Amino acid sequence: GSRTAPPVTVLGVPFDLGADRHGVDMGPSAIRYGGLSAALDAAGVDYADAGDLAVPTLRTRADEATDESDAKHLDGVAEMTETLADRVDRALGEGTVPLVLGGDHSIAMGTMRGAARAGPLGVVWFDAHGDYNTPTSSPSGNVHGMPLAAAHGYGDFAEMPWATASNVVEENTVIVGARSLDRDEQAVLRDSDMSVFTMSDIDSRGIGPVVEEALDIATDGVDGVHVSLDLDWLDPEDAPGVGTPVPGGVTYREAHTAMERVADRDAAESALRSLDVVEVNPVLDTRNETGEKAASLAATALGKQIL
Ligand code: EXY
Ligand code: MN
Ligand code: MN
Ligand code: MN
Repeated sequence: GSRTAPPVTVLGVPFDLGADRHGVDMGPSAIRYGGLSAALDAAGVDYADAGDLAVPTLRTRADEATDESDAKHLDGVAEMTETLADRVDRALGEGTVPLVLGGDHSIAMGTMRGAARAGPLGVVWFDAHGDYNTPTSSPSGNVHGMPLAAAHGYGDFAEMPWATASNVVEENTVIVGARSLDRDEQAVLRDSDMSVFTMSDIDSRGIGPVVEEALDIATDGVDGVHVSLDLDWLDPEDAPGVGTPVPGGVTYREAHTAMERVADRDAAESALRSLDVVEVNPVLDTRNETGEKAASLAATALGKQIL
């Protein structure tokens, strides 16, 4: 079959203050250079590239610690979140689906905050990590390990209204492929109403059924879902260009299947409100392999059925 999908607005967010590794700010360039426009064309996606947002980066900041929090660069994260949320809000208001290119995963705070303004929002989080730390629980202080907790206003984030995404609830939040959870994250996720599918679930049930169930949960009672694709979800053999690689991840083929299921669900229910593709770091990559895969996976998630 065929369908008429809304056009896509591509937004680059060259932001690295949420991670400790220089280079992830070049993620948007790596994904574009990795063939994003050709992949979107081939997938039949109507899109406009709005360029990169102006955000603070490690290179443009003079000193390391400019705020008093246990979380690094929280003031810079706040500035990025505000800028991106407004831009995502505008893209949605224009009837487009924002495709947000990171940047480290803290940018999802801005995408979700903006996307949730349009109404209740489900979230599917494809990641090796839970990203559910708080400034108090974080072992690293890096905000890219916190965006999901921030969106929910969990823990310290209850006092940071700028960081939260209203309309994002635990019941519609699903993490897929987690294999590196800190002790506090494990406890919080176990006691919450969020759903977590581990690599073990994927190994025993297969990627297709797991993603179908994840989408069922995320879309239950809401009319839009945010999909957040962290390239470290993939095995480092397939996606070496990431700052926090964890062995034992999904194959490129499995990731592709997952994005096809996202596209199929969108074709059936117009489920996809926003998508971000994050953590691509070309400095750590092998001949931009990870940037190319990120481009292809994004196009697959947004693509039309061609047969
Ligand atoms: N859980 C660790 C931390 O909070 O420092 C590692 C987080 C890595 C986050 C990545 C990108 O998804
Ligand atoms: Mn720093
Ligand atoms: Mn992440
Ligand atoms: Mn991750």
